Amino acid sequence: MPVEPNGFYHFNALQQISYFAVVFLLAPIAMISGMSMSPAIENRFHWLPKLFGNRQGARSVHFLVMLAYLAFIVIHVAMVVATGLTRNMNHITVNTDNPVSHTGLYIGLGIILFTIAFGFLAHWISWQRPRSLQYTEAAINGTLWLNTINKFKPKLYYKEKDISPYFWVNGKMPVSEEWRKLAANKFLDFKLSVGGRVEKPVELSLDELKELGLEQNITMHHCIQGWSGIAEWGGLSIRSLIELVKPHKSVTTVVFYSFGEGLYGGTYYDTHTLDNCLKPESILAWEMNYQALPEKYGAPLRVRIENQLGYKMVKWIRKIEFLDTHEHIGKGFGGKNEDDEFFDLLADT
Ligand SMILES: Nc1nc2c(c(=O)[nH]1)N[C@H]1C(S)=C(S)[C@@H](COP(=O)(O)O)O[C@H]1N2
Ligand SMILES: [Mo]
Repeated sequence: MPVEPNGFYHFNALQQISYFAVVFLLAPIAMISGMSMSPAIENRFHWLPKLFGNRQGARSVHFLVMLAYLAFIVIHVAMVVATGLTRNMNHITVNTDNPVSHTGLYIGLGIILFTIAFGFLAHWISWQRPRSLQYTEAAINGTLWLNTINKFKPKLYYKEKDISPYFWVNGKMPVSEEWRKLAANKFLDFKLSVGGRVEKPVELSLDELKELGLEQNITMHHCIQGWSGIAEWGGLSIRSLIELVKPHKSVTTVVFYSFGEGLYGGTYYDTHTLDNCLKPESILAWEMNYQALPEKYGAPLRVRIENQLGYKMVKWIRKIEFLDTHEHIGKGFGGKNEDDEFFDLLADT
C-alpha cells in the first residue's frame, strides 16, 4: 500500500510510471500493432509488422496489450477503492478533496452504469439490428478507408523463402455437377465468361487466358478470422483483362461469381471496385506456389486483390461481370458474406 501524504496533489512514483506506460506505451503499441494487421496497410508498408517480428507477432502483441489494459484497470480500480473510495471519487470527478461528500461517488457510479448499459446496448444492436450497424459502419469506416488506406498501392516484398509451409483452407468446395465434371477433365472444357457493361464480352479457356500473360506475385493473405499466410500466385493481371473487354465509362464494380456456394446456400460471389482491380498485384490466378492451382485453393481460377481481406478473394471462379453498381446482385450488399453475414463491402482492415 502506498504511503500517500496526499494523492490529490501528488501522484506517487508507481502511479506516474503506470499512467505514463498506459498513455505513452500501451496506446501507441495497440495502434501500431492493430494497423499491422490490415491488408491495405501491410501490403504497402511491409516494415510495419516487422517491428513485431511478423504479422502474427503484431497480432499476439495486440492481444497482450489488451490483457495489460485489463490488468491495469483491475489494479487501478482496486487501489481507488482500497485507499478511500469516497474521497478518491471526489478527487476524480468533482476535483475537491472532500472526504465525506457522496457527490463524486454517485457521479462515478453513474458513469460506470452508463458504460455497462452501453455495452448491453452495443451487444443488442449487433445481434438484433446488424443491417443498420452494417450501414452505419460503412458510412463511417467505409468512407474513411476509401479516402485513406484504400488508396495505398500494394508493393511486392516477399521472397520465395518467405512462402508459408502451410496455407490454411477456407470455404465450401463446389458440389455442383458442372464443376465436378470440369474438374474431372482438368478444366480443359472450362470457359471463363467475362461480360456485363463492356464493349467486348469474351469467353476464354484456361489456355487462352494463359496466352494473355503471366504475372507472379508472392504476397500475404489476410483472413478476417485472424490467420495469414504467404504464397506465390500466378495468373493474368486483371488490368490486361480490363484492357481486353473495355468496360463502359460508367463501370465502377467488378463481380466475381463462384461455382461454389456460400455457408448459408446460394452462389458465392463478391465484388471489387474497378479501382482496386487496377492496382498492382491484382490478378486472376491459376497458379499457386508455381504449381497448377489446387482444387481446394480455387481451381480453375481465383482472384487476388492484395489490399483486401480473404473473403473477397473468390475461389472457383465461373464468371466475371463489369457493372455500374453492386446494388442489384444478390441482396445488394456487394458479396455473399456482405449479404448474409453483414461483412464490410470495403475490406481494407
Ligand atoms: N467460392 C468461395 N471463395 C472463397 C471462400 C468461400 O467460402 N467460397 N472463402 C474466402 C475466404 S473467407 C478466404 S480467407 C479465402 C481462403 O483462401 P484459401 O482457402 O486459399 O486459404 O478464400 C475466400 N474465397
Ligand atoms: Mo477469410
